[in-house]
This record gives sequence, C-alpha cells and structure tokens, in this order.
Amino acid sequence: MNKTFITILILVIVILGGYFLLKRTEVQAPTQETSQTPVITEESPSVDQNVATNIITFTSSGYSPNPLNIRSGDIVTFKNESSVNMWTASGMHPTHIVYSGTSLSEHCPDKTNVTFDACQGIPPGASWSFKFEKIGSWGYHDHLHPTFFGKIIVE
Ligand SMILES: [Cu+2]
Repeated sequence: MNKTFITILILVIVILGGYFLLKRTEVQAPTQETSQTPVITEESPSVDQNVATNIITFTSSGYSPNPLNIRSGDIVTFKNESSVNMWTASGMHPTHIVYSGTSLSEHCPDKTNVTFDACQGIPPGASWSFKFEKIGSWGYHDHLHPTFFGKIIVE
C-alpha cells in the first residue's frame, strides 16, 4: 500500500516536473520574439525621417530649400510660413501645363491631387502636400506672387 502510494507520488512529481519544464520553454519562446520587435520599431522612425525631410517652407523671401532633390513617389509638403496666401503650382505661369500636360482651367479643382497645382490659396500657417510620381526637373511658382519660384528634381 505504501509502496504504491510512493510510486504514484514519484510519477506525479515526474509528470508535474515535465509539465513545468515544457511550460518554461513555451514562455521562453515569446521572450525571444519580443526582443526582436524593437528592431522593427527602430526601422520605422527612419522611414518617417525621410518623409519629414521633404518639407519646403514658404516665407516672405520665397521657397526654401531650393532646389530640392527627391525620389519618385516622395511626398513634398509646402508649409506656408508667410503672412499671405500661398498657391504653389507647376510652371509655366499662368497655364501650369508643364507637369500635368493640362492647363489650370482644365485641371482645377484637382480632386485626385495628381496635377502639381494647389488650385487655391493656402492660408498662412497651413500647408499643402503633393506626391511626385513623374521623374524629371519640375519648376514651380507661387501663382499669387509669380516672382517666387523653385525647382524639384525627381529621380
Ligand atoms: Cu501661375
């Protein structure tokens, strides 16, 4: 009777020991996965930093930086830090035909945002973004003050 009890007790200890040993290896596995996660998060901000560099500020002295080199598919944000409205548009003034192949009267208002033309004055403190899909050297200007102009080189 005592011998059977001891045998069962040993069996229970062995089974429980094996169970906890297995459970520990299961716990260890996700720990390795979580240690890999920060590597992925470290990559994401560097992508955001690339996007953040494509900012052109518009002040009372015009557009800066100028010219700006970007890659096809990049988004450029034009920030109006002047005290007047800013209407950024493709050359040439007044038709804006160079980037899209269509004139201002044909492509404005641009609901799909595929023509390089804000199609309206952007107020001070606001910004306007455009995604460049076409490779080339694209001159632009402020349609409201055409003496302010710049160039975006898409590679
Ligand atoms: Cu114009």
